[in-house]
Parts: sequence; C-alpha cells; structure tokens
Amino acid sequence: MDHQWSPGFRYKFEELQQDYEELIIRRNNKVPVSNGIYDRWLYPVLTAAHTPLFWRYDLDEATNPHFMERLGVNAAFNAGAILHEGKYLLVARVEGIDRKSFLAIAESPNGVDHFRFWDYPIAMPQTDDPDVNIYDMRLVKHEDGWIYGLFCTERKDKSHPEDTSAAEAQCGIARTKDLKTWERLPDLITFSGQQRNVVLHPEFIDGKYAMYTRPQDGFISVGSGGGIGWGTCTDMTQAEIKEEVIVDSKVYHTIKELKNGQGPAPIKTDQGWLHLAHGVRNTAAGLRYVLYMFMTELERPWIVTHRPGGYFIAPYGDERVGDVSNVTFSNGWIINDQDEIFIYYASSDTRMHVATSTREKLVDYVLHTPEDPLFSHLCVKQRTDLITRNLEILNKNF
Ligand code: M1P
Repeated sequence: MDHQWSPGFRYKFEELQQDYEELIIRRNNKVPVSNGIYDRWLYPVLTAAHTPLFWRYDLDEATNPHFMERLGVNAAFNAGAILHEGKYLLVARVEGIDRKSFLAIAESPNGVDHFRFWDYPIAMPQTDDPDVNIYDMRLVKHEDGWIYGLFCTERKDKSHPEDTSAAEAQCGIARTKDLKTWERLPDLITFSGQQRNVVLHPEFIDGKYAMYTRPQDGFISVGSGGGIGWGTCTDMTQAEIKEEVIVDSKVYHTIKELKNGQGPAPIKTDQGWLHLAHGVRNTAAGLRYVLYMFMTELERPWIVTHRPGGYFIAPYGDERVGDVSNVTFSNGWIINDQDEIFIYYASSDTRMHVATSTREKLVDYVLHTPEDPLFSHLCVKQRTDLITRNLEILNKNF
C-alpha cells in the first residue's frame, strides 16, 4: 500500500498538527486573583482538542481523500490523577461523539500544562458482563503495592427492558503496576442497587481494604440512599462490602442537599485525612454540582472531624457552560514532594482544569473555616461576629 500523501493532503495535516502542537505546549498561568485558599489557572489542562489527530482522523489518503474527521471526540473530563515516576498523569474520561466514554492517560512534566495523551487509550479488560460505558476512574496507589483504578461501569438496566434509557451503575475495579497493563477484577458487590463514586482508601484499616461508596436507588437519583458511605472488604480480587456506614450525609438546604460523592482518595495529614467531594443541589435551571472539603480522623477515616461550610470550588465564568452545565466535578488530585497540591476538576462534563494549593493551606482551610450553621439567622450571627472583630482590628490599624 502506498501511503505517500499528495501535497494538498499534507498541507491539511500540517495545518491541523501545528494548531494541535501549539495547544499542547501553550504555557498556563495562574489567574491573578485568588481567594487565598487556592489558585485557579487560566487555561483548561485537558480538552477534546488535546486528543491526538491520529485518534480522530483516518490519515490514509486513499480511504479519506477529503481529510474528514472519522471518529470525533466530544469531551475530556472527570480525570483521576497520580504522580508516577516524576510525571503528573491524568486518566481522563474521554467521550467520543458516539457518547461512549473510555479512559486515556495524559502526561505532563509539571502538572499545569503540556498534558499530552499517550498514544493509545486504556484497553480495559472485560468481565463476563461487558461494560457499555466506563468513566470517572479514581487512581490509588495502595499500600499493598498495586495501583488500583476504581471506575463506574454502566450497563443497560435489564429489569426495565422497555426503557431504552434505564441504566445501572456499578463499581468496576482494575489494577496495574505501570498504568499500561491492567488486570480487571470482578466488580464490587454491595447491597445497594446502584453504586457510583466508589473510591479506595489508600491504607489498610484493621488489615482490611476500605472504600468510600455512594449507595443509590436510581441511576441519577440517589433516592433514599445517598451520602458518602464507607465499607471494608478482605480481598480486592473478590471485593464485597457487606455493611456500609454513612460518613457524610446529604443535608437539607446545603450545597449537598440532593446528593454527594467522594472525589479522589483522601490525602493524609498530621491532623487527619483531607477529603474532596462533590455536592449537588437542584435549581430551576437543573442540578448544580460544586466541590467541598472535609476532614476525617486518621485512625477512623469514616468519622468526620471538620466540615468547612459551603463550597470549595464552584463553576466560574466559562466553566459554567458545557454538555452538562453548572457542574464542577473532581476525581483526581496530586500532592508532590514539596507538599503542593494540584486539584484537577472538570467543568460542565466537558474539560479539565487545575487549581493549586498546598497541604498547609488546605489543612488551615478545613480546620478554620466555620461550618454551615444551617439557618439564615445563625449565618447572620456568624457573619456579624466576623464583622465586629474585623471592625475592631481595622479601627486599631487606621
Ligand atoms: O453530570 C454530572 C456528573 O453526574 C454523575 O455524578 P453523580 O453520580 O454524583 O451524580 C456522574 O455521571 C459524573 O460523571 C458526572 O460528571
């Protein structure tokens, strides 16, 4: 077969490839205004346009004389994250224009820009019941030596054969040492009808594997279930959680009124486990997803010790609009050797962003941000106390 390109075909390729390279090597910058807790960065770190041209175009001029995109990519979002051999890796949920998601790794030398996808997406091995759709992997380097990827596996809900939109979400499990070869393990068994946002705790607890779960009755609605759950199991090769306790519930008239879910695996600090999660409330314009934080005890990671009130990150500016608008979602963060924390979050089910902070700042945020007092009059009191203290300080200083 002759794969020599005509000059016209070559021109089209080189034009697109140049745009692509410019996007990949574009330097990112901190947004100048910060709330003191974290810095946002100007450009998304990963988008559909970051997927290589050779994932989307047929580069054979004989079969694609008009240089058409044959397998379009719709979005790159909800990425798990890990620092591996000195590189910042995101395992993104890449969604084709056919709506199927798959998982693919993008690598950056510094965590804020230059993210480049590896040549091939992850070829996730299948169980006896093939996944229709997979997404939202949480990567965890467990103390047993494996890197685990827990993700959502979605299949048709066979109990409603007539309803072509009825789906069932469960937790798929795979493990790897090098992030290239994956061993698929059986899906997690729990007593909930559906599971999403399941995350492996990085350490053994009383000699057992432990997981954050999110029991739910329906595919979208958590129903009578919900809250971030916790359960343990003895064997990841046959993972079964027989009992779930709720770590962090949904609460009326808060940012997690409708549902919530654990984000990435928590980060260990001297003061406790730092958690990032998402909370959802309903509005006239649809669901609104924001990120929030909390801290749990070191020895008993299912016991919450601190709950800063309100959201930590909410959709801002352009982040507000996308395939599913008004959503921020995070399933990946990285702490490096300098205790810098890279919070990877997706906006509106479309693209990935980064916000940066430090362990010290996030511990301060979690320990010293007041809790949501749950009533407007108590919020006024909380704010009035702050104003009074501040006015005294201002009067002394000016
Ligand atoms: O569309 C917003 C998010 O909805 C789901 O999250 P949850 O189960 O908490 O409602 C997931 O499908 C997630 O991927 C998506 O970003």
